Amino acid sequence: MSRLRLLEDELCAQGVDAAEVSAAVRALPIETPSWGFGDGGTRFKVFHCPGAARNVAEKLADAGLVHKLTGACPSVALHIPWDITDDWSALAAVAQQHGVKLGAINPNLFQEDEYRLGSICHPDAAVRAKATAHIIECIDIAQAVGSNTLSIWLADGTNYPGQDDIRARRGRMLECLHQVYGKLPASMTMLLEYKVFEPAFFHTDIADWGASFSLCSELGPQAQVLVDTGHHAPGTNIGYIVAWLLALDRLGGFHFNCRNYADDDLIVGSSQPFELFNIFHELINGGSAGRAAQVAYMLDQSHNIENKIEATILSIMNVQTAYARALCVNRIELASLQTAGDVLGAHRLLHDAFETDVRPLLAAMRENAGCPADPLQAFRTGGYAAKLAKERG
Ligand code: PSV
Ligand code: MN
Repeated sequence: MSRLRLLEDELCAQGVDAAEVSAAVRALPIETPSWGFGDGGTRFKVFHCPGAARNVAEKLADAGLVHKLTGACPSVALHIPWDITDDWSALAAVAQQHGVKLGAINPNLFQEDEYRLGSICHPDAAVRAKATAHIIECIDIAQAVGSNTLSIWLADGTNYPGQDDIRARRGRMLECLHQVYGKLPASMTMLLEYKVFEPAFFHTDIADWGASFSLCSELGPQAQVLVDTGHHAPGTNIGYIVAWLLALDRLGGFHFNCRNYADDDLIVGSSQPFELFNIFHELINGGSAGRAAQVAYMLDQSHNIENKIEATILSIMNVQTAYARALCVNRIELASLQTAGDVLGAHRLLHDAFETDVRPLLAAMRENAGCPADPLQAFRTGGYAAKLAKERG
């Protein structure tokens, strides 16, 4: 009997429908970040990757290739001004040529000299006005390229106690965010990302999900919290945060990466696969599957020593694996074990799902979607890396 058939039978015996698992994974779109395809890395050294994209058009070509091989990445996030162009409809057309759409628009509020003390929290009203105008410009860009997502991350914070008034900074930030919120078209979501530290190291102005949640609640329903897996203190239970934000109807987006860098440089699911599984368990648990499906799932990774396209493909495969395994949980059975107070019975049921080898199921799912069973292998054997290195130098 084939490995796939054995797995289907095993899942059936556990009360799980393999076809439903495949269909749900196939329907999960995961956005890729434009900044993941160009050279980028740590502050110690940026290693050049032969064939890495040199401009936004090449980034879109690479994103298109990832989508072609995985069937899972129909959109690409842009960072402004890293991806600036003077013709947004032409850029949207380039994306379309490569089989992808333009996704979340990310304003850059951290690279200009004026932002030394922050952007929309800055003590100087003129700097806050500049930052606010840039975010509003990003709303216009989103509309010009047909995207419904504005994704905001602030590098704002202080390095030393007493450097600035934390409460006053919150007030300034809220005032600017109200101006931005007022410009959102009805169809657009504003995602508000938090980060516990870096580049500010005493406090960051949106340090955790509670801070982001409070701002979103004051702004209105179009403001939603974005969870970036790398932005937490070690040991933080991200599944718990997901459960709460879904219960509060405020989980708008996810940035996937591995937290070992405490930011965005490593492959999601590479070191904490159980954490990723548990995040998906809570996403599925959080009411209807439909609600979890409204969350914008994105990679936020910028690799330094590995091939960027390979790293992106492997990340997508890791996300799909975690989601498929979480879908293997028999939730009715789990609920009855939980109600009966069977501590280890419930725990084992969850862990058994985590240990399910879903690879044959995912391979068949990809083939049915017209993609290679193993997209990473297909990239390696397809000679793509050598071709890009030759073309791009
Ligand atoms: C900041 O660390 C972040 O996670 C934000 O999402 C940025 O937009 C992205 O990384 C790229 O700097
Ligand atoms: Mn992020």
